[in-house]
Amino acid sequence: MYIPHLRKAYADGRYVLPPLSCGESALEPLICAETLYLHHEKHHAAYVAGANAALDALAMVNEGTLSPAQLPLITQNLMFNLGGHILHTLYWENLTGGEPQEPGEFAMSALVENFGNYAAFHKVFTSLCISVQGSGWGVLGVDALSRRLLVTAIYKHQDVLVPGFYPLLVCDVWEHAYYLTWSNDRKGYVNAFMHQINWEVVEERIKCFNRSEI
Ligand code: MN3
Repeated sequence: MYIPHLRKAYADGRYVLPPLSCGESALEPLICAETLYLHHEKHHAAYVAGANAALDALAMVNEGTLSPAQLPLITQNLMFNLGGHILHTLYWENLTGGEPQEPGEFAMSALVENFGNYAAFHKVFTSLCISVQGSGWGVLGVDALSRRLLVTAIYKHQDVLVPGFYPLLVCDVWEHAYYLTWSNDRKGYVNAFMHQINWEVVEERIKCFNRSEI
C-alpha cells in the first residue's frame, strides 16, 4: 500500500523537493504567487534539508562519531521535518487552480459512507481546519485498522498521529500558508481551499485503501 504521489519526494537515499507541477500564479485566488514561491522554495525546501540532516546525524550515531545521547533530539528533528516534507508534498498535489472539481463517484461514495453526506464532510473538515490551534493541519485520512475515513488535526507536522493513520487530503493552516494572501482570515482561506481541491488526486489516494486491496 503506497501513495503514488510521494514517490518523487525520495530518490537515491535522500529526500528531495518535488518541483511544482504548476506556475506560481496557478493556485490563485487561494494562494498568491509570493506565498506559493516562499512556501515551496523556502519552507518546504527547509523541511527537506532538515530531514536529510537528521538522516546524516543518525548515520553519524551509527558510525560512532556522534553520541547516542543526541538521539532524542535527532529523531524529534527527523519526525518534524519528514512530517513537513510528506504533508507539503501531499498538499501541493491535492490542490488545483482550475475550475472547482466535484468529488468523483468513488470518492463521493467513500465520503457518504463515512460522513453520511458530502455536506457533513464539508462542515466537519472546514470546521476543524478553522479551529486548529496554532500551527498545524486539517486532515482527511484513513485509520488503517478500521479503514474508516476520519477528519483530524495534525499539530506542527507530526503531533498527534496514531500509527497506521494515513493522510489523504491535507490543508496547511500554518500562518505561512495563507497570511500574505488572506491576512488573518483563516476561514476565507479554508473556504477557498475547498473550491481548489484536486479530487482526482484525492480519489486516487482513497483507492489505495480500497477494501479489495487489503
Ligand atoms: Mn506549510
